[in-house]
Amino acid sequence: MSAERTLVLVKPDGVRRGLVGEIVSRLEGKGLALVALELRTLEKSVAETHYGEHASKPFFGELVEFITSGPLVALVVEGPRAIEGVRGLMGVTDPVKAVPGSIRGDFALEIGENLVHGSDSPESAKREIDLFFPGLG
Ligand code: DAT
Ligand code: MG
Repeated sequence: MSAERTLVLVKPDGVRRGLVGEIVSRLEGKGLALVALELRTLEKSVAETHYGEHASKPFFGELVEFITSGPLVALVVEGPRAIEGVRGLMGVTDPVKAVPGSIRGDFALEIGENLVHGSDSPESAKREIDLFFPGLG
């Protein structure tokens, strides 16, 4: 299967807690190639666009506040079935339910501070990569 790209974010909690190296190491260990990597603090408008699908949810305001609360690390990684592969490394959204061995399962407890983002479909991956790194999606 041809290589696929996906957007990964080490969210501000991951940067604050010093887990960037650990998380990038897991991506590299899995065999994913780094295509782009940048430390960046998001503008509110970029955060709202990135999480646009959740605009009507009750947690949207908190989510945007959290994701703009400090620098995050945005990455594009590439590999066969990269989207599904990253989602597996991350674990499910609620870190208490995420299996041990996954990033969220090993390092997080709260749904609002779950350390990582990974695109959930080829369409989202293209949209999200082009938002962060225009032309790479
Ligand atoms: P994921 O990040 O696993 O793709 P999602 O797209 O459903 O999950 O939600 C995006 C983020 O929003 C998620 O990482 C954390 C936050 N979130 C989701 N559901 C939530 C909830 N019920 N309460 C608070 N925050 C929530
Ligand atoms: Mg999502």
